[in-house]
Amino acid sequence: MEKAANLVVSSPNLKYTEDYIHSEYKYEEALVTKNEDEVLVTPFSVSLSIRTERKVPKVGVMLVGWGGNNGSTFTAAVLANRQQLSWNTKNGQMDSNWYGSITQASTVRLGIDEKGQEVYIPMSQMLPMVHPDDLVIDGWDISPLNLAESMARAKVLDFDLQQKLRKEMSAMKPRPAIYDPDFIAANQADRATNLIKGSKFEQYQQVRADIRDFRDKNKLDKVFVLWTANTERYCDVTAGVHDTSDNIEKALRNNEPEISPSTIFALAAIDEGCCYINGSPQNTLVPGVVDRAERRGVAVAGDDFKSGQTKIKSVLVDFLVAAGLKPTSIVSYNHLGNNDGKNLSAPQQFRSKEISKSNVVDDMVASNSILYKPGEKPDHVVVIKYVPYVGDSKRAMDEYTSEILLHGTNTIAMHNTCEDSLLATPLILDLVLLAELMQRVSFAPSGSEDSLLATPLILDLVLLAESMQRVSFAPSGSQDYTAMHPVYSILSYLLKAPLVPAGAPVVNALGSQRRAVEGVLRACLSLPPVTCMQLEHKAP
Ligand code: NAI
Ligand code: DG6
Repeated sequence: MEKAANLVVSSPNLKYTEDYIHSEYKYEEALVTKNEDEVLVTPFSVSLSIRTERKVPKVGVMLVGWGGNNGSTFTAAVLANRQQLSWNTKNGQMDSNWYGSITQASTVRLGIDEKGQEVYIPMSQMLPMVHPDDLVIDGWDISPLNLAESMARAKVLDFDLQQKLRKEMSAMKPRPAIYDPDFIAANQADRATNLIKGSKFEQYQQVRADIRDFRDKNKLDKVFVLWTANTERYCDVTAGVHDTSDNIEKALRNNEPEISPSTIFALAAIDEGCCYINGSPQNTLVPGVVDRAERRGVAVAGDDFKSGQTKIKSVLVDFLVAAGLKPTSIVSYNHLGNNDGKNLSAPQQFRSKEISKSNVVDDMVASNSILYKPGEKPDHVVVIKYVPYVGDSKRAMDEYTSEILLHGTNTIAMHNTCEDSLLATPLILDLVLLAELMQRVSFAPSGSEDSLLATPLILDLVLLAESMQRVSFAPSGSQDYTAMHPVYSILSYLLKAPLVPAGAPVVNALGSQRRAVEGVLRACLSLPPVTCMQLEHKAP
């Protein structure tokens, strides 16, 4: 790939120093108060200093479920791109790429040129980001197969590409992992032979030791731990066990049965200062885990990669509701034949996925009080079936029925055949790269008069900005920079059931989630949000 040109923003509000990009940014919003007779809207702005560390750290990724379809495909994709591999298929020679990654394969509108035409650049060029080639990968799996064997078992990649990667990947072996048959489907038992033994607390200590070992051996600045293992059943959240950081620590030491393997991994990661990302739907990030992350200032994000059907849903329902059409019934069928599908054929694991796939239209429906009465929702049904023959090639069928003018009906039906792990893998990359960037951003408030009205809202603003750990925020002019809120809702674009800071609204509409990412990246460069108004072509 050709070397990217440096992006330089020329603005009195932006300063480049050796260590930081300093942005003075005016965040504009409107405060709305409603009473019976009036809706009062008061525009306000908050001046912030936003600084982004320029030094890109050496980053390691530890995947829980490394030997699965996603884990082996992610590893293969990093190696194939790093080595710029080409391979033969029946359709001719193919080259490596990162299609499906917003950081690597999408562009962002920057502004207009002298002729008023739009100019785009790769998202990865906006701010200093980790390059995928530089990632160091490790991980755990309850299955003992090395990564070459896992890649073959997954049946995702072309045979010739597998041959080119086989030698390097056969030297990669997942570390033993935590297996609790109570949390994943019984049909997974035959692969669970690579296990950390002992009590839950001993397992937690071993995971911490593994993280330290990986970090030290590879001289890493940062490690990210990402769950791409089997979907677990929901744990039964109980007061006194899962509610606070202290209680969950006690429960862990007491070998409490309702502490799931994924929660043990999350606690170990947080206690090693590592960002933890949940790529599956289960409720790993119970209140006690979030409490611990907040107290330690360590980022967490979840839940469940948003790869295909849900992305389309969060676009389509946004379109329908915004068009003034009323979705009344949404029915989503899936069938797939990979190990994920096998695990999801068990009722409790299916239930976790059903929950994460079902809540994705709620905010859009609630936004339109003309179409929906308070509490009213469309019928929404999710079906998943395991059909071994189709392997990783998932079939997703959706039917959207909407009420249109004068009670007419509009039905849209969709069929999608997709290679599931090839859609999920780029999300793993983006989750890590964007989370890492957010860790380098921080914020500080400004003393300027426009923030007088807004002062009580700064907290909300910081909550809104929590999407980044590499960005820190401070009111403009102040030296007290604060990191983003550790619950990284900025990653919502990549996740089906976004975890947000307490009290923050959950946004599911894909376009809004994408604008949030672009908006924060632009704010770090003191650039206004993209408005799409094109007034230069409209105003006289
Ligand atoms: P997979 O079944 O191929 O891989 C999961 C791996 O996790 C297996 O190798 C298994 O041995 C391992 N494992 C199970 N329990 C473990 C534990 N406690 N510790 C360590 N390893 C453990 O599944 P796949 O397709 O890679 O998906 C992974 C997860 O990502 C699933 O939960 C799936 O629901 C979720 N997901 C997948 C998407 C996709 O498009 N592929 C999209 C959204 C979510
Ligand atoms: C069947 O639903 C398997 C799942 O793991 C999905 O493939 C995955 O959750 C992706 O879902 P979506 O809705 O983002 O395509």
